[in-house]
Amino acid sequence: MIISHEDRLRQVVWETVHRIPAFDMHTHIYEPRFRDRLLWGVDELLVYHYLQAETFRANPLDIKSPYGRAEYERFFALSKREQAELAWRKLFLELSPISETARGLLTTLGLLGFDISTRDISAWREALANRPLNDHLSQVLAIANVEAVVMTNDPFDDVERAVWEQGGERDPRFYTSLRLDGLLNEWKTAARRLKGWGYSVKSGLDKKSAEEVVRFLHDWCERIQPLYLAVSLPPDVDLFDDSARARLLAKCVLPVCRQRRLPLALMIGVKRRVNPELRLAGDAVGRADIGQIERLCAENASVRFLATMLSRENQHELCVASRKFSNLMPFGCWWFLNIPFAIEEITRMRLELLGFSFVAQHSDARVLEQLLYKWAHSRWILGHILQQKYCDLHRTGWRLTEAEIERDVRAILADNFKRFVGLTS
Ligand code: FIX
Ligand code: ZN
Repeated sequence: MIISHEDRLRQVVWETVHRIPAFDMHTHIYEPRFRDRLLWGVDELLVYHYLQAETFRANPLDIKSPYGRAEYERFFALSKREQAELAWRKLFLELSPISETARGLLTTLGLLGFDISTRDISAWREALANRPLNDHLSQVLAIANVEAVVMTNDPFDDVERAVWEQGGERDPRFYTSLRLDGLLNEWKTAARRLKGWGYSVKSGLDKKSAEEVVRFLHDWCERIQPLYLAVSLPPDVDLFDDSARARLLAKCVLPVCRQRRLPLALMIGVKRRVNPELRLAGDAVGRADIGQIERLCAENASVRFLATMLSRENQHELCVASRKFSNLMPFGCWWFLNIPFAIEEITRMRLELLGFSFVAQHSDARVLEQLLYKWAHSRWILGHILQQKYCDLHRTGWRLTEAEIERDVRAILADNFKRFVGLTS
């Protein structure tokens, strides 16, 4: 039905952005059969590494001395409950929870039906802990309006590998990705482990070793049926030098992508462990060279590349590179960019340079309930941006139908990704 007035147009856009299910293409949550790998509940939400970085800025131990190894270890020696209580006191009670992650925790608990004005974190913890996990999982996916999530599956994670090796029924709402950081970024360790698993590899990566790495990749693709292969890379990465990483990429990973018609997801710009004492919260960001992605796309036209970059400064370059290569699909507002200010800027830039040919968002959720706030906050921002962009279009005299708006929104929330990985034609 044609939409003839801007007020109606805004209403249809807002409703469509909230009604269309998202396909969450990158998360760190797991099917329940992975047991402790699936994090959920109030304490997990409060000790999330995004919040922990902020907790440490608020002097959780109330000490005068600076935080050295001893102080970090004193904090991490506390129980999860004690760490969570400190985060709650420091980030929610002693100062207002204005940061995106702190506000996100409150959005999450509010969407689960709790009265946030009571600030009764103990009652919320108790209520969540008593929920049967599978019911809770279904409710979270339904409220977040997420049709499916893609896990980050790491063959070098002993706990996860054991679950895959014992087999078991898959949950159709959980898809897989094969994460290659352990292989590409820690080759010496990986070579030793592959040898232990029966792959005759040498760290020098001779021809036989490369063939064995290809066999390892095929074995894992057969085992977990990934939608894509993925790797995170530092900002100063050189994918074309004589490093083990570059040779593994050229001789092993890209050939497997071609043979299995699997995309490779590049997540570039993370500086791991700049403060190792912060553990998972210790990573930082650096501006990368977009030329690495441009050269990969140009030299591997038959391979599809998903790409997200961690530095704000790389976003415009990534949009322009995506205009040059149809085998390049930019996705999400990753990590330190998953904040309203950056989501707004990046999404506008992508719409204005790429139309609807990108993947708007992924949650990167590590704790199950985070799906709620990460998608609610992104939909709110996307809704406002699209209302304005469609009104701009309307003012040219172009007239839209509700079905066309649904088609466009579905593209950037789900269909572009599903088509790019071959889930739908
Ligand atoms: O490399 C990644 O998948 C990153 O998303 C994680 O390492 C990071 O800890 C994270 O969860 C960010 O949101
Ligand atoms: Zn991630």
